[in-house]
Amino acid sequence: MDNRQLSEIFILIANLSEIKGEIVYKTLAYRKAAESLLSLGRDVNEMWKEGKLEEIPGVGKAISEKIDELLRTGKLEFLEKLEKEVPLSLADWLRVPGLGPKKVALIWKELGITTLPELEHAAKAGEIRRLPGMGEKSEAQVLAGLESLARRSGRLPLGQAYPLVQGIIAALMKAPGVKDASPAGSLRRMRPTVGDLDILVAASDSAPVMQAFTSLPGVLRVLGHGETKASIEFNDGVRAQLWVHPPERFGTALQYATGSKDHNVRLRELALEKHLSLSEHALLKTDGSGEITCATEPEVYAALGLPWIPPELREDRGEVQAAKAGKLPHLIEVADIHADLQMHSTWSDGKLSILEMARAAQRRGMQVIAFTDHSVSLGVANGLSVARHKEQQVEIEAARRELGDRIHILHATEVEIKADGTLDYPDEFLASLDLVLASLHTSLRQPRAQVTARLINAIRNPLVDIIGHPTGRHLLPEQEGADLDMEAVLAAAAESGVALEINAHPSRLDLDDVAARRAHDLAIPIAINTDAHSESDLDMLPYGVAMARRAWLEPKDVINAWPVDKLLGWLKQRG
Ligand code: DGT
Ligand code: CA
Ligand code: ZN
Repeated sequence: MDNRQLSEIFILIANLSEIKGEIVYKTLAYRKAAESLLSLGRDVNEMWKEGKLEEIPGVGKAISEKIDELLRTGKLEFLEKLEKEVPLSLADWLRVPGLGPKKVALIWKELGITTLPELEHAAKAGEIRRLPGMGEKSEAQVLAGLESLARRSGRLPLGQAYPLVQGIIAALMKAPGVKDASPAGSLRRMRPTVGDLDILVAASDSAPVMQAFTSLPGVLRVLGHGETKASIEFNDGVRAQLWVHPPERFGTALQYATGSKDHNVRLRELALEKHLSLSEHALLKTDGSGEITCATEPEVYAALGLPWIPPELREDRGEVQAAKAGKLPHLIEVADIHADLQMHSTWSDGKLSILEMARAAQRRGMQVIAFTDHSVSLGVANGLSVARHKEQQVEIEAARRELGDRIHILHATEVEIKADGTLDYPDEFLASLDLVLASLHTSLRQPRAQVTARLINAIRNPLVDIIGHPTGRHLLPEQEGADLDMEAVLAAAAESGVALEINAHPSRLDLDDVAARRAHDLAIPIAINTDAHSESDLDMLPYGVAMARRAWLEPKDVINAWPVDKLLGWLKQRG
């Protein structure tokens, strides 16, 4: 049993206990333990063997005994008893937005139903409005919540989807007659999560590639199969859609299948102004005088009098107007980045030493890197005391001597913004570091006003240079970020001059594209960092750059793309 499985068990206990009627503060302890197990930089099994379970924040005697029982026997008597009192499937009901434990208990006890489909049926049959304390409004709320749950779940993080699509494309390219293949849909636009995998193939004969597609390993069932389209579902529930078009029409097809739908609507409007009707097959002249076929995408945009618009911008957020006016941004590219200002070493929870990590970053073209090992209160991630920082400084200086001036190694920290909003080190110490990155990891569920004030407190500290992964969200495993008043956060950042991070790790992608674009509008400097804990994490940079591109950012907006002297000067001037 690993950290994540244990964490899920404690969340389940908390949920079932709340439905049972346990007071909330009693169940908070389980939630707190679940949260620290997830953010624990170490394997809980090791700490268990060392007899150090109670060193995990939020884990006292009672919870450590439960962990012990689970790791020893794989079972938990307490949970088995609880499941007899409260049906397990009720825990799912709590995922319905707007449905709390009290209402869940009421509906369950009054109507005797326990599953989500039964809940939906009861709401549609008008049975919920008749319950004491409920009404038409509550019933409508349950239905709306169920709908939003259905919409939300089932999206796949980009970091999982992207390699899957690369694998599928490699397989399809081997099918007879395939000339070209490309990702399409939201994946090509690099949305942080995707609903399904869209793939476009250029081939004159669609049959062999359709055959290859529907017989990919792991296919559970074929959902649809037509002349030019097929869709499948894999064993794990992931869905993929294939579009096949002849090579001479690949441009219009790729443009269509990439979307977004709203972007395509704009283009079709523009086409009509030019007496053209744009479809996935061609641009048809509306006077009936023929069609324009496009083998490539730039030809499609050119036919509409536009420069090619990068897929990351195609969300109908003003890109068509900007293209028309010749005002598309010169989007940042991976090659523009030569600094990585958040990474971890063995001094906290990273896998490589300072020197190994620096060499790995150097091999990837980095000229400036910052070691931002965790601060002391994140004990579970082996956070550094001031005394251990002094020792780390010695190792950093040795690495600097070893690697010479081809790479600047900054002695930095990822300092905890504690639950009360204070930072985890005294200012005198922070002032001695080359760079200070401050982040939220714990108590993310504080009320909006409190968690916002807490972040703003860090933003206003002139010694803080960068705010790391500002909302604290996780896409993998899914965990919502803090309930921040983002406008207030951005206003404070604009005033203080601090940089906000786009964390490139595909489990975070935080800030997201929408917040990052708003930050850009307010002239807030943006940092794109990998937050690498291992060598392979350094390769996640393109995901962060993709978010920046979705936010319309140019190299001048991103401190990691600034000339080295400018970046070092900026850090120095901030203190
Ligand atoms: P997703 O899968 O929810 O992450 O989002 P998309 O953008 O991949 O959407 P999806 O998979 O439903 O459709 C793939 C592409 O097909 C979409 O980006 C544009 C095109 N498309 C789908 N439905 C329509 C439609 O009704 N009208 C137009 N113009 N295009 C559509
Ligand atoms: Ca899609
Ligand atoms: Zn962090």
